[in-house]
Order: sequence, then structure tokens, then C-alpha cells
Amino acid sequence: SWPPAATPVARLMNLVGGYLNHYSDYSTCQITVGMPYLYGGSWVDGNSLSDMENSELAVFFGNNPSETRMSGCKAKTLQHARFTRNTRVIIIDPRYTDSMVSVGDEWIPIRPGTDAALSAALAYVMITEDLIDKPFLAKYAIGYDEESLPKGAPAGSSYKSYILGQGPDKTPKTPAWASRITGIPPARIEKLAREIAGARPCFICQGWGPQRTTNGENISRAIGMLAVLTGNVGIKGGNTGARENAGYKLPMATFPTLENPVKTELSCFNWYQAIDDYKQMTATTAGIRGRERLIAPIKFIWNYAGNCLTNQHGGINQMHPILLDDKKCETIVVIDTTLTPSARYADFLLPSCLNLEEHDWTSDGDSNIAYVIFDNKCIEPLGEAKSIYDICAGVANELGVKEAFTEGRTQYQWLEKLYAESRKAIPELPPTLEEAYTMGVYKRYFPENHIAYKAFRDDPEANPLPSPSGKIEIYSPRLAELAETWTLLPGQAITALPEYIPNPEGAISPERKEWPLQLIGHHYKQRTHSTYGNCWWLQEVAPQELWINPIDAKARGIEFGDRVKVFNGRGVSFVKAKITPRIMPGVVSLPEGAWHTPNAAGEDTNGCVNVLTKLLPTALAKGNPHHTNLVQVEKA
Ligand SMILES: Nc1nc2c(c(=O)[nH]1)N[C@H]1C(S)=C(S)[C@@H](COP(=O)(O)OP(=O)(O)OC[C@H]3O[C@@H](n4cnc5c(=O)[nH]c(N)nc54)[C@H](O)[C@@H]3O)O[C@H]1N2
Ligand SMILES: Nc1nc2c(c(=O)[nH]1)N[C@H]1C(S)=C(S)[C@@H](COP(=O)(O)OP(=O)(O)OC[C@H]3O[C@@H](n4cnc5c(=O)[nH]c(N)nc54)[C@H](O)[C@@H]3O)O[C@H]1N2
Ligand SMILES: [Mo]
Repeated sequence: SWPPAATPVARLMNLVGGYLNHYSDYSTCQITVGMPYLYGGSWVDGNSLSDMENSELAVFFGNNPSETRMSGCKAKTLQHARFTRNTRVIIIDPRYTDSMVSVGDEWIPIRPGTDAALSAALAYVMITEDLIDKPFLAKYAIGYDEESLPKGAPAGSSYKSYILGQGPDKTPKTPAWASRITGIPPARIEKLAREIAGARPCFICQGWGPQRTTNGENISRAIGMLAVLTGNVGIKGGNTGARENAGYKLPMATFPTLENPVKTELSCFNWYQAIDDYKQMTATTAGIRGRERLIAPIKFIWNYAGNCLTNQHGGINQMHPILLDDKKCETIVVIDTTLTPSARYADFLLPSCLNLEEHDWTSDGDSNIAYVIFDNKCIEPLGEAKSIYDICAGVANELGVKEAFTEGRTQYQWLEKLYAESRKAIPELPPTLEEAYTMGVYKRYFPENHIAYKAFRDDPEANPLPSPSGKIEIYSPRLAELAETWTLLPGQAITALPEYIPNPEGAISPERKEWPLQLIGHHYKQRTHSTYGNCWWLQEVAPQELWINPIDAKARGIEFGDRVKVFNGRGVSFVKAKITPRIMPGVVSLPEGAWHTPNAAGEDTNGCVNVLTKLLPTALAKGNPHHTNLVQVEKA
């Protein structure tokens, strides 16, 4: 089960009967739900980014830490590995990213949504040229070849059979086959396979861009396969193919939210369907957990510190009628610091404190350092703004549960209590909370890099993986069963092996005749999603622009800085064009998070990518397929 957010809203609801919870998040739905079928558990671990200094080669699939992890810590770690320790860096991405600019040795542009095809062809070269780590596969994995298939798996269903074209599809996954899908020349694929297999060790990782796509669950596993085939799992300088480890964290106590009596959960993305037609939502049609089906629609939404009702959700124009209809969802409460696009749908709009207006702390980590930032209250809240604790305490009072909610404490008294608890686990913190606020930041360094699944690698008998077989499951019997029992929509697929599945609205789909350009929306340095999207200083530094290749721009008579119309069957957005060879031909990118700003005709005028994205959830995780879109672009 997904850990509930430690917010006062959860505590309040748990005191009055509970709430419908969600699993996963918009960041990592497909990798979180999909990749554990390879390694087991509820989350796939990675080596620290700092461990990259021990790698001969690092291969990044859609991982752009120079922009998505902008803190100085990550940048220094990357530069140390690249420039002091001489780790070579290859970046596979439709865009020549800021990471490419700062630490990349070589860029391999790839069409969005096709990494599983590239991975299969890399495996083809490794297998046919005898470059794989056979002893590793024999000892640590099931399903690589016919001999190691689990009981009950049909003949011809091993990974090797799939790759060599001896499986049901009879298609060898040659570099020529993958080239047609990915846009990467066959010779480059062959060379990359030899480079990855030849590097001792190799740090293979993926950002979360590749998995934020219609069949992203398989993509996350397919990239993981490269680490498995080359035996780079569980060793210094290797990695699992997942994203790098998030870093060490200190065990600070969190606000107790009490137990949620409601055990039903739905994915973070398909909640709109629970407003619209909950009766269709079952375990096998919509991934409902904790119950066979939903038994009631969503009638009330708490939207606290989020712009996901509309701006960040996707399919904005399709969400609009669902949110607008008062008979469907009757009450929407928005609690924010800023009058966002989501706030337009609020029945109750509650202004919330900025972090400068309340006491709190933040506990986080990065590679070899863990820290707690004690956020001091600098000024009293302005206007009518209140902290989320005081808002919920006020509502608890009206609902007759104030005593149970507050236990007689103010927000500061809760912090003092939680601080005292934290000090038991971290005795070197200052004696009082007041002294902690005076100190400001507490840091602890960890000398060792984290090595994911090291214990399993060292002794797989004593430390099996948390998968049903205790091994790496290249063929997943659990997925084979879901493939049989779940009802999927056209374009969705679940497969026991990490197969390439062509996306609808993908690189090679027939819809490209009408909508020739693939559209993604990368995370952008101007803002965090939509936060600060309204800050004109930052707009000046990093303006909102459509990235488009000179070839595609020229074919459309578009010049640098022209205002263009980006559109498909779901929506229209107007924005300035950034003509740049830093994006491959056939692909455009509109950085996600710009504020939806419709004109009288309902067309967005601010480059908001989510008027072009769709509501169709992904197959297994029922998550957001934000990077799977086709569009046309013309001069406005
Ligand atoms: N097309 C496309 N869409 C995407 C993505 C994508 O890649 N492509 N990425 C997805 C991802 S990974 C994510 S995580 C989501 C993010 O979606 P959201 O979490 O909704 O992102 P933000 O826009 O940052 O919204 C945060 C809100 O919190 C408010 N806020 C900030 N500080 C405070 C505070 O102290 N108190 C209160 N009450 N409010 C505060 C801000 O004003 C803002 O409105 O977007 C998703 N949407
Ligand atoms: N500055 C800034 N930093 C942020 C955020 C922000 O909004 N702004 N958001 C934060 C949050 S909540 C999250 S979840 C993370 C998100 O982190 P990510 O999900 O990793 O970020 P994205 O930019 O969506 O994708 C990373 C890269 O993948 C590429 N890409 C897209 N599709 C594909 C594909 O099919 N194959 C390959 N190989 N590459 C592809 C994109 O061009 C991009 O360069 O970032 C966090 N950091
Ligand atoms: Mo995210």
C-alpha cells in the first residue's frame, strides 16, 4: 500500500471516517508499478549517483539531472565523476539536454516511447556476439532462456527466444528492426551494445521521462534488462537500470495521520473517472486496490498544495466538463498560496501560508549527504492566510473532533513533540527546537556510496530478492496472469517479458499521417511544474518556448521567435518557437507547467502542454502517459 501523505488533511479525514486514497504519483507511476516485477518489492533501488565515479561508462536513458536535480550537490557529484574520475557519459534522449551540455560525451537521439525497442536490439547484439554475463543470469535470474523459464510458462516464451525471433512474434529484434522504430542508425546500436557490455563496470540508469508514456511499465523493465544482461547489478560502479538512489535520509518523526479506515485505493491519475463513471472501475478494468470495485463516486475533493485538478493532470479540455458539473463532484476545496488554474474550480478557496509564514522542517538527502532544514517563521501570515494545521483544526472544531485532532496542542507544540521524538533517533540534534531553528540546517555525511541489492549479489541464498522466486524475474509469472485477467483498452498491453509495445500516438503509428510530430513536455528550469510559472523574472531568464528542429521549422515556414499554433484533436496552444538542433527532427517539446490561459475561443495562449495530452491511462499502473502525444505545428 502507498504511504499516505503526512498531512493534517489525512488526519482530519481519518477522524471522521477516512478517505479514498491513491497509489503512486505523477512522477513515477509506470516505473513504480512496472519495474518491481523485475526485481520484486514495491520500489526498485539504484546505486548512489556518487557511485558513478567508480564506473567506466554511464548510460542515461532520459535522465536529465542537470535540470531536474538542480541543487549544487547533484551537479558537483556528476562533474566529479565525469571530470575528476573520467567516467564516460552517453545520454539517450530526444533532446540534447542540459546534462548533455554539462557532462555528456555523446548524445544518442531517440524517438519518444521507443526505448524498449532499442533495449531489445542491444540485447540482440549482446546475445549474438556472446557478450552477456551468462554465469550471472544462471545464478540470479529466471526466464532468460527456455531452461530457466518458471513452471507453467509456455514454450518459446523466454527472453532469449523473444530477442532472437523464436517466440510467438517470430521477429528477431535486430538493430535494423529497432532502427526503423527508434530512429537510431543500426551501426550506432551495434556499437552501443559493445560499449555497454565492454565497460567494467557500467552505470545504467533511467530518468522518469521514458516511463511517463502509454506502455512505460515495459520500458522501465526493458532498460533494467541491460543491467541484468551485463551483470552490473549489486556491484560498485554498476546500477540496476533504475534511477540513481535518492540518497540517505534522517529518521525525523512525521505528523501522525492515524489509520485510514477506508482501504480502497485508486491510481493517482484515473481519479477523474471516479467522478464521471465510477461503476466501470474495478480491480481488473481500472486497477482498483483493496476492493473488487468502487462502490461510490467522488463527491468531494480536498486539493491541498496541488495544481493537479487541471493544469498538471493532463487532458485539460476533457477534464473541464467533468469538474464543471456540480452534480458530479459537488464540493472542491482548494488550499494554495497562489490563485492557480485549479483554483478556478474551487467551491471553497482557502489561502494558505507560505513556508516563510510558519514553522516547519524539511528532511531530505542527496547521494552521500542527509540534511534537515529547519524552516523558520519569518513573518506573521499575510491577509487571511492560515497554516494547513490551523485550517484543519478549524474544520475539526466544526465537525466536533477538535480535541482528537489537536490533542490540545498548537502547531508549534506538535513540532516540539515530534522534535523530541526525532532526537531519540538522532541524538546529536540540538537539545531544543528553538536552538535547531537558530542553527538552521543540520547535515550528516555518509562515507559509503549506496550499492543497490549488494546483499543479494553477495549471497543470493541468504538474501533473496523480495520477488516470488527470490530472483530477478525476466519472465514474470505474475504479469502473465494479469495479461490473462485484466481488461485493457486498445493500445494498452501487459506482457510477461519486457517487450516493446508500439504506443498509440507513437513513433510508428498510422496516426502520424495526420499528426506528424511527437510531442513531449520536459521538466523545466524556469519553474517547479506550475510553481513560479507566474514569476516574470524567471520567465525572462527561461521563457516558455516550443523546442522544434530546424528541419521541421523550415518545412512549415517558421522562423526563430515566431508565434506558433500547436494542436491536435484535444486542444490548441499558442507559444513562441525555439528553433534548435538540440531536439531531433519529428519531435517537439513544450516544457510542462506553463499556466493554462484560455482565450474566448477556449484556446490556450500560454504554451500549456496539458491541453494536448490525454486521459487514457497506462496499461498496468493506470498512470499518466504525458509524453505520448502527436500534434501538428503551424505558424500562427
Ligand atoms: N504534461 C505533463 N504534465 C505533468 C508532468 C509532465 O512531465 N508532463 N509531470 C507530472 C509530475 S511528475 C508532477 S509531480 C505533477 C506536479 O503537479 P503539482 O504538484 O500540482 O505541481 P505544482 O504546479 O508545483 O503545484 C504545487 C502547488 O502548490 C502550491 N504551493 C507551493 N507552496 C505551498 C505551500 O507552502 N502551501 C500551499 N498550500 N500551497 C503551496 C503552488 O502554488 C502550486 O499551486 O505534474 C505532473 N504533470
Ligand atoms: N527544474 C525543475 N526540476 C524538477 C521539476 C521541475 O518541474 N523543474 N520537477 C521535479 C519532479 S516532481 C519530477 S517527477 C522530476 C521529473 O524528472 P523526469 O521525469 O526525469 O523529467 P522529464 O523532463 O520528464 O524527463 C527527463 C528526460 O527524458 C526525456 N524523454 C522524454 N521521453 C523520453 C523517451 O521516451 N525516451 C528517452 N530516452 N527520453 C525521453 C526528456 O527529453 C527529458 O530530457 O523532476 C523534478 N525536478
Ligand atoms: Mo513529479
